Amino acid sequence: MKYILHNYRRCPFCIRVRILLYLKGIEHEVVEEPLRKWTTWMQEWSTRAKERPRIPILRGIDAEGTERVFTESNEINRMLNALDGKPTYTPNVESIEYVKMIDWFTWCDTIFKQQVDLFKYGKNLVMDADMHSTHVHGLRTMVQKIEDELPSGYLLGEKLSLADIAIIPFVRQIMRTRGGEFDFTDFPKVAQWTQTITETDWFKNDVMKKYPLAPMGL
Ligand SMILES: N[C@@H](CCC(=O)N[C@@H](CS)C(=O)NCC(=O)O)C(=O)O
Repeated sequence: MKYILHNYRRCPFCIRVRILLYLKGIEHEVVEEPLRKWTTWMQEWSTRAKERPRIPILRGIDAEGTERVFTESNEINRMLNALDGKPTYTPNVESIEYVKMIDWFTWCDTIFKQQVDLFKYGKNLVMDADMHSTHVHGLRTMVQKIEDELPSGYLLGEKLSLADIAIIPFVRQIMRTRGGEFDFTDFPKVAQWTQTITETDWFKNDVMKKYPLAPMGL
């Protein structure tokens, strides 16, 4: 199977997928999308699928040339994780940890991400200076929740899972936003847990590798 990832380097959803592609050692090509202008492939896919173009998108093309298109970063990661080859980054489907993993996915994408956006951009993407301390407070409550859930190193226990891979890119975003003003002193486990991934050579050199922007006609 040949894999092509439609990507945007700084997008946390794309970072999720690139982490797993790296950890599973899955060869792939990267198409660095001109965000919101989109390559021709993205525009045509969006028309065909009647879906708004959003990255990441992973295309899997088999030996006969049949293409399958995967969307939604956590869904892409579950699919990639289920491919042959160890290690695995999901708990047993019938375990309570699996349910917890899905809960983390939902929490991250519906609650945590919104708060990160408020902290980063303000309400409705307009910087509202008078509300900023409220946004910081809200975000601190959420980072505290993560801190409390990290007694054994990772969110589901002692092993790295797709839950960690889903959330760490957003904590990285907090760390890099507004000159690093968010104070992690009270959240040492969250900081260390994030850096177990983001401070590695493989993350910096492989996951965060820079690709030239794809030509629009691709
Ligand atoms: N739930 C999606 C979210 C993907 C998403 O929102 N991607 C952003 C980039 S960070 C995007 O493509 N935005 C373009 C747009 O919304 O027009 C996932 O997990 O893959």
